[in-house]
Amino acid sequence: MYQSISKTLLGTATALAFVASAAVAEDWRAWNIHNDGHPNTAAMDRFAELVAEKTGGEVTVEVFHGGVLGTQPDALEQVQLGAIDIGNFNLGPIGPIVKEANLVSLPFIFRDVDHMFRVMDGPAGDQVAAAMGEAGLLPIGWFDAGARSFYNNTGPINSPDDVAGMKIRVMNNDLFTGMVNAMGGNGTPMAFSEVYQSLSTGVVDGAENNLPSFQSVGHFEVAGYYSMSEHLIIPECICVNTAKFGALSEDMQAAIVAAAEEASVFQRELWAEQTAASREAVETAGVKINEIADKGPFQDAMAPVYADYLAANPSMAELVELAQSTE
Ligand code: GTR
Repeated sequence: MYQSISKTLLGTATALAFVASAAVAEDWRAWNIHNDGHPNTAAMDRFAELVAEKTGGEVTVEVFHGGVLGTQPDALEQVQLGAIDIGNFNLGPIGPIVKEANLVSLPFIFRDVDHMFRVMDGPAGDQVAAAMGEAGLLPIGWFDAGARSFYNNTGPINSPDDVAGMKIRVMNNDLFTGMVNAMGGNGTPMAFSEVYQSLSTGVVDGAENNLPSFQSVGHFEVAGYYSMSEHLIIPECICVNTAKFGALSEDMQAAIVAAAEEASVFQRELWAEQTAASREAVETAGVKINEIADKGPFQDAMAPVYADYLAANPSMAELVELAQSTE
């Protein structure tokens, strides 16, 4: 199932490197937004171990968990600049930086998680990855982030009309604000670390995320209704500063890519287990989870979001079609 990062992509990284390769020890700092207990934290720790092992200690990675190195948009900028070397990022907040990355942030673009991975492992994914690499954020592994659904404190959401009038926290990307607004709600971008308090004080009425993140940061304690809208299926990456990666010898690059691929396989296994476990845990804690019988009205409500997006980004039409027509 898991395909390796294409040779073309590694070629791009090497071509973009400004420094000739040399066998100097590299100590990398890695950003991770999650805390202990989240699959991505375990996967990033495993990645660091694998890098040390496979590079014979020539490259080491120190992972800073819990977003202590900054918010996601700030950390992305830092990786582009090389102030942070590497991290586990959601592609949602990468869209405002890399136009092609927004492909995956279009609501309902993918039929399910498997479809998303087929697209990412194919030519559309290669284009997204190449554009990210050119922007300084080279993806060397893809993580599963499941599907994001709405949660709130008022009642179950079954149709876009139930979202109308609600202030919903979204990640930093105009597509997500537009998505909530198209349902008559008020999409409110906010840092992940502020969501718990905003939910508990009523600054927002709801938010949206996958089940493992909903559980791991305690949002389920302050939002008792989780509705399976599954409107966004956004992959995550291990993304490294392109120039730093390109400056390594080919052997070191191959070792790091192998570490990222192994860590990604591990993450995807953990993800599947954790999604089931989180569902059970939040239900036991009293959260009401509802399936949505007909997602058609949510998809229909996205027509203006797609129309506005393609009008503003006509060059993305081909990539959108390529993704949609991928079997
Ligand atoms: C999580 C994701 C994080 C962050 C967060 C958010 O699911 O893993 O990278 O994007 O959602 O909602 O900000």
